[in-house]
Amino acid sequence: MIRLAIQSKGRLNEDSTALLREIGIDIDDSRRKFLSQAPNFPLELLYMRDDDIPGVVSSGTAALGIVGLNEVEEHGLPVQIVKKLGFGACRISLAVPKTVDYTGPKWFAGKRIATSYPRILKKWLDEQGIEARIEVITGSVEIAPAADIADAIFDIVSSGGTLVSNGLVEVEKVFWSEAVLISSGDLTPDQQEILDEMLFRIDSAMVSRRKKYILMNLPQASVEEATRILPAMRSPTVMPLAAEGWCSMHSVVDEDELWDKIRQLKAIGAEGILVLNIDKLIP
Ligand code: PRT
Ligand code: ZN
Repeated sequence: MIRLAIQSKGRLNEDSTALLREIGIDIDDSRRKFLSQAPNFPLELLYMRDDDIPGVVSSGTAALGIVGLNEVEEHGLPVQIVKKLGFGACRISLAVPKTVDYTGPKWFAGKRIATSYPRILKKWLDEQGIEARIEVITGSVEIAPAADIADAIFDIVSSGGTLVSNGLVEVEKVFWSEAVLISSGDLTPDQQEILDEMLFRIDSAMVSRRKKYILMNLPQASVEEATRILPAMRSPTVMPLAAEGWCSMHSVVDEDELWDKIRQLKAIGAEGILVLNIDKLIP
């Protein structure tokens, strides 16, 4: 059995539980408690505030956790980052009122900066050789300049919409974050085995997210050329069609390259191209 701490509610909760379901671990959200056990996998879930997750993992209360890298960095506790999970992407940035004539990092010297991330901010200020006053606020940091609590803010940004609607401009991007799987680094052999199985499934899920299954009808004469366009894992699958001189080709392509490949395949006579999502891909 291994215990995994995840956010009980908030921005990372849904994606964390979706990832667990995607790797075949059942979660009963309707009966969400402080602790709950997956019925089909040796995993116990501990639901808590994201701020507490680095602490429970570093103390070993939970062997694993899913939390934003920003929280890990801010707490500075000894946990291992096992895997970046590709969701919850954001950055922590300095922003100033749009009326400010911003001249560069030195502008912050002697200013008051409101933030919930004093440690990450202090590190950046030290690196820049700047002394400023850090005002620690939890929540609604973006209203601090208008309320004259601070001259600037250091806060999480994703789309940038919150800054714009508060009359602020992002001037320094300091820290990039996404959700990460963390570990106490002190697992029993049994727990390590469970983690390895989870990582194997997570890798398969993450690979399949970026891949598409593609199938098409192709003139027999174009097979060699199409194999060059679609290398696939070993080589594409080619099956004869009832129509003389035609075959069906199946392969897997990177989503990023999909439209470029389709253009090339059409140019060599591919027809009836079908693109499907992949549920799981085990390399
Ligand atoms: O209750 P609990 O303490 O668990 O939750 P919380 O309120 O502290 O955190 P929550 O749920 O807001 O965020 C959890 C994690 O999601 C953060 O620690 C980040 O790792 C990640 N994340 C990703 C974000 C955002 N994107 C984000 N946009 N966290 C917060 N925001 C907020 C930001 O604070 C600002 O108010 O969204 C606003 C900015 O968004 P844009 O899109 O307008 O720029
Ligand atoms: Zn929090």
